[in-house]
Amino acid sequence: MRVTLAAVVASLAAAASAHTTVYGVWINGSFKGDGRNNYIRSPPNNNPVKDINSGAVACNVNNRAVSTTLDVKSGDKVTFEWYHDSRNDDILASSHKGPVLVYIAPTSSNGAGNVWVKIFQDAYSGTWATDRLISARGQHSITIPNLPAGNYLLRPELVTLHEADARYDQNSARGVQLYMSCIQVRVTSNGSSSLPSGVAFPGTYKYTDSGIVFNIYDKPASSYVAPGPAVWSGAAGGSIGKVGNA
Ligand SMILES: [Cu+2]
Repeated sequence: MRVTLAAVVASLAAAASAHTTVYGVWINGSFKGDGRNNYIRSPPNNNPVKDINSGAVACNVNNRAVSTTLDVKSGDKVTFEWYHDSRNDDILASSHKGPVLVYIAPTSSNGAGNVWVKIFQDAYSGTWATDRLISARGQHSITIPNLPAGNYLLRPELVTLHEADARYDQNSARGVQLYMSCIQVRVTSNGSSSLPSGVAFPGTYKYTDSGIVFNIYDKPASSYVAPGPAVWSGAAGGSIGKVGNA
């Protein structure tokens, strides 16, 4: 097939805007309503964070308290639902390959300092986590660990690698694309596994990290290792899968 320059330019333009963000949360299979700027510290649009040294890596570009906090208990299943331009659409361009991660931190930190603890990670297991997220209508879940009562920020994140063969600090037109949102929850049960100290955003992800600079067109996906720390031993699991109809 002969590919015209116009077609290439059009496909690049489409890829550039084919981003994603979180629409809302389900708790134990019950949808909690449109969470944007309500219980999600939503960014103004679905653009990725590309500068891994920017403060926006913690809770995206609009990190401020929002009016609602969702009550959860240890053992509850919390499901995050992503979308592209409108709810239950194509979720994310299929070019956007990479891991699905979830971190948690005390809300009192506002996301600053060595506070982020990884509680879920799924990168590649025969297929990319993001491909399975698209099939699951943008839905993936974690179980709330046995944490002390209090307020926490949940931070689901997609690390997409379609331009991650380059470093953003060397070529700002390319580089890894990070998509994250911080969601306000209040743990009402009083568990005994206190959250350990965590890692810092920014700071944890580096351009020397093969989870951040990785050529998916060249290297076997099975060799990819997601960035950031190991999943906390006190985490209670999670999965990528649809829990309900949007
Ligand atoms: Cu995109």
